[in-house]
Amino acid sequence: MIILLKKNASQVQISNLTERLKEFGVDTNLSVGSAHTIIGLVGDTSAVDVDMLSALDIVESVQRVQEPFKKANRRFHEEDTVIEVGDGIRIGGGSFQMIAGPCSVESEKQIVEIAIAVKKAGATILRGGAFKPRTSPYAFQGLGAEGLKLLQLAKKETGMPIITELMDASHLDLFEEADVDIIQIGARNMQNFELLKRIGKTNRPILLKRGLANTIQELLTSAEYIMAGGNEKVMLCERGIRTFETRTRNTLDLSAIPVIHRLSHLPVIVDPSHATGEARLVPSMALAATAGGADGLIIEVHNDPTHALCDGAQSLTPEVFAKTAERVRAILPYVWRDKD
Ligand SMILES: [Mn+2]
Repeated sequence: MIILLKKNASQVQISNLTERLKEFGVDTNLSVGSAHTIIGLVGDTSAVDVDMLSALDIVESVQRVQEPFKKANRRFHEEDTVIEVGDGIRIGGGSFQMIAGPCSVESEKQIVEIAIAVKKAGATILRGGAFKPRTSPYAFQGLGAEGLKLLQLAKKETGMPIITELMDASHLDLFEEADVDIIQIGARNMQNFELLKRIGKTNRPILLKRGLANTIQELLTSAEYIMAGGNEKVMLCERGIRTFETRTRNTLDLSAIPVIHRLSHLPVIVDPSHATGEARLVPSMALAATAGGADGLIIEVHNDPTHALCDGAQSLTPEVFAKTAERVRAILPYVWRDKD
């Protein structure tokens, strides 16, 4: 971090500031020039408050040269993080996993049938919403605790680990009871910092979805919240961001994959279903994300999309999912997954 001081800064003010900066645990380097005086900060500057420094009388400007996250940063952790779930299913570090299932768990028959179908097609992890964050309070809100039980049942039937969304920390006991393998934090809760801190205290893997109006850096600092609490099993999910385009539900930011891989060691999962909002667009975007170096995909699949209680328009039938999965597997050996 570089702090440019105003011309009239006195010796006393400069040494006071230097002392204060040392409290953040960083080393300082003062360079006095004829035109400018600069303080360079060396070390981990994640805890340094840029806004506070910028507001000081003697400070002209502050420039970060290092990202404000540490545990999620590849600079401090060169190797890819690999997260293991279920019976040796590895996420990250060159492995590729397909997560599939319905938007919402609707009934025992529905979730078990879909689980069997997606497993047959090559999916290794089952998704299904029990507690649903819906834009309208009148839309189907999910089966809640009952949905978790049905997911558990589908897991027992198929052996697939399960992932489902946590919206409220008070549901964590239910998630423990249902032995949820991966806790999903949805786009709308990406910056629910109290929730992030709470799941930082669990030891279950987390899939953190990017908020619809959040930058990559904000996604990574949200991951940092979870990791700072002690839970380093975090995977990041690109699920489309809101742009001026209205033809698709969101705009899938494919370039986020290599950018995150460069900045962070955490696995990147892409959700082409919520990104596009339209089943016809999902297979091509699934392939594009695979080609772009994603560590896995999360795809909505329903055995009767027209009658789905949630997100039917973007859900693939098991048949189309099977074809998509086959093509994904076909291109995987050729994917260039350079982390630079
Ligand atoms: Mn959905």
